[in-house]
Amino acid sequence: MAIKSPDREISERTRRSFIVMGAGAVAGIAGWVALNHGGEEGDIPPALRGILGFNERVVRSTLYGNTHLAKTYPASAVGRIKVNGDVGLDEDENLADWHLEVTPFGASSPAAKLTLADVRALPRYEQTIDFKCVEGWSTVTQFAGARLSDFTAKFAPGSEKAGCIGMKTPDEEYYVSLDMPSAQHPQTLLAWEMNGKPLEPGHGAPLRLVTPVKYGIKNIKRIGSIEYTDTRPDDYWAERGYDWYAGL
Ligand SMILES: Nc1nc2c(c(=O)[nH]1)N[C@H]1C(S)=C(S)[C@@H](COP(=O)(O)O)O[C@H]1N2
Ligand SMILES: [Mo]
Repeated sequence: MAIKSPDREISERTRRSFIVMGAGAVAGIAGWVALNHGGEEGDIPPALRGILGFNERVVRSTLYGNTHLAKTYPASAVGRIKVNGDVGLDEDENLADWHLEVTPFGASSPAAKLTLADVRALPRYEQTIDFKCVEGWSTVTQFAGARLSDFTAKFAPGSEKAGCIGMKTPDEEYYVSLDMPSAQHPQTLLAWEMNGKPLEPGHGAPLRLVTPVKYGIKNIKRIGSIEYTDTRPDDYWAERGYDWYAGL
């Protein structure tokens, strides 16, 4: 009967683990090469972009058409949302001078300069939703405002056929773009009220976007301009490597 010497067993194990490790290293290098070569879109490596693209298609086709609604909560569930992110929220800005510029689909410059009263004249819609940040926190929050779909129909009729919508703060420091189906979702609001009070400056006074079908990054505070277009408008966080779709 052959008895393996302990020494020999150790060397065999070492050899085996070396082979396994080697294969892993090759796969790792191949993966690294795939991730780092083959074009650029923002800072997202192409291989990862493919996965994100897949995620986007799955989300679009199965979870959120214009029909699937995000969960809503009773008033008793409302928490204390923190102020998160102040890009484009200049403290010295005179909010009394605020207005909203609208560039409809096909136009090359703003066709309207709206006041908050113009937006508030649209049907009011209220919802209490779980507001989610990509950093991993979420807070149940009440918002009131106008549906972006109603806004589009009234102030940019015909723009429903655009592929995308872009929004910027008045100083253009923060900006987002959204696919039109998400923009037209019934829970996507231009909000002027949060937790029963007028929106505070840190939360985006006088008007912000609230959409529970997207992560917080897309929920731009203090919107100064809205444009409808077929080319994907600039997006602050997509430029910094985050998934452009950012769907929930
Ligand atoms: N203008 C502007 N809007 C913004 C941001 C920002 O830095 N500037 N940060 C975004 C991020 S990452 C989140 S999570 C939410 C936070 O909203 P809150 O401050 O009302 O909690 O705002 C979003 N909208
Ligand atoms: Mo966020």
